[in-house]
Order: sequence, then C-alpha cells, then structure tokens
Amino acid sequence: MKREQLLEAVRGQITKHRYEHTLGVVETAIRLAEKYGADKEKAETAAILHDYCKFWPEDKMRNIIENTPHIPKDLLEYDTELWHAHVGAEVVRRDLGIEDEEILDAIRYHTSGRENMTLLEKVVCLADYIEPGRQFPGVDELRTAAEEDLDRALAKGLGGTITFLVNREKRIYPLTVLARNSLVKPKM
Ligand code: DGI
Ligand code: FE
Ligand code: FE
Ligand code: FE
Repeated sequence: MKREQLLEAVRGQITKHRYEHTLGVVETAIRLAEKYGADKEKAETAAILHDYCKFWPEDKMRNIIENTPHIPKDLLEYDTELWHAHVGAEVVRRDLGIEDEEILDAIRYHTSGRENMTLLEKVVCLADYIEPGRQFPGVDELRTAAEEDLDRALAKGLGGTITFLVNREKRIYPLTVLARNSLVKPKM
C-alpha cells in the first residue's frame, strides 16, 4: 500500500486528535531516520501505523493476545496501554498486509521498548515521545537530547515513563526496564 492508502486506513481507526499525533510522529520519525541513518521509508510506514489499535476495545485486544501464539501473555498482567502496540503489529500484518518484520517490530515495541532495540525501533519510539504535538513535563529537554544522542534521549524518555508509572503506583513492564538498561552504558 502507498502512503496515502495507509493514512486513510489508520484515519478510520483512531480519533482526529490521535491522527494529528500520528502525522507528528511521521514527520519526526522521518527526520530522526535521516539524522541517525535509519531507513526513512520504513520509519514512515511504522510511524503511520504505530497507533493503529490505540482505540480498539480491551476485550478485542485481549482476545488477540490470548490467541496469537507469539504475543507475550504476560502483557495481560500489565497496563492495558501496552496492548495496542503488540496487537497493532499483528493486526496491520493481517488486515493491511504489512510483512516487513523490521516495520512490524517498530510498531510492536513502540510503547514497551525492548532490550537492544534496532535503530528503526528507537527512531519510532523516540518520535512518539517528542512529536510537535506532545506536551508533558520534560518534553523540551527530550527534544534537545534527541538532537544530540539517540540512545541518551530514548533512555531519558523511558526513564520518565518509569518514574510516571512509579508515581502512580503502577507496575512496570519488564521490557521497559531492559530497554532503558540497554541504552545506558554501565559506569565502571
Ligand atoms: O500510544 P501513545 O499515547 O502515543 O504512546 P505509547 O504507545 O508510548 O503509550 C504510552 C503509555 O503507556 C504511557 O501513558 C505509559 C503507558 N504504560 C503503561 N505501562 C507501561 C507504559 N509504558 C511503558 N513504556 N512501559 C510500561 O510498563
Ligand atoms: Fe502508542
Ligand atoms: Fe511511546
Ligand atoms: Fe503514539
């Protein structure tokens, strides 16, 4: 599918506000891909589709998690906000025919992250944090870091999410901790 068709497909799945967020992630992911040497076309496709299942009902997502062998079942024990990423990767493969595993992984891990993320995964995950429409405490610091050091910026972003979750007495999905640790070099 072409860019315009993919945009149309995702527009039918999400709110107007979320669609605008998606356009911001697309623009930012392309820019970061260019800056850090990731595949721009793959970054664009992954960014367009990254929140495809964001507004799917919980029971529909739960069903897909339970019935798709390789989706980690422990997601069901963590915040439902994590689900749309792993489910989204399966759904865009099934419904839109996206077969590129690098693109699917970038969608799959855009929320949780994972240990040793690929360049493309980092670009999409960071673009999701810093797209122009995003507003949260510390976002400008993240935007500055993103211009200097991809790993450091993403570690900061994930660190902020971990702090946010801890402050709300929520659980942290282990992949998020592994992602951050693998982005922060050990000090000897
Ligand atoms: O879908 P978006 O709102 O664009 O952003 P996202 O897919 O990065 O979702 C982020 C939300 O997920 C954020 O509000 C925090 C929540 N969340 C809940 N548990 C976890 C988590 N995020 C991470 N990275 N790890 C968790 O364990
Ligand atoms: Fe998301
Ligand atoms: Fe994110
Ligand atoms: Fe997003």
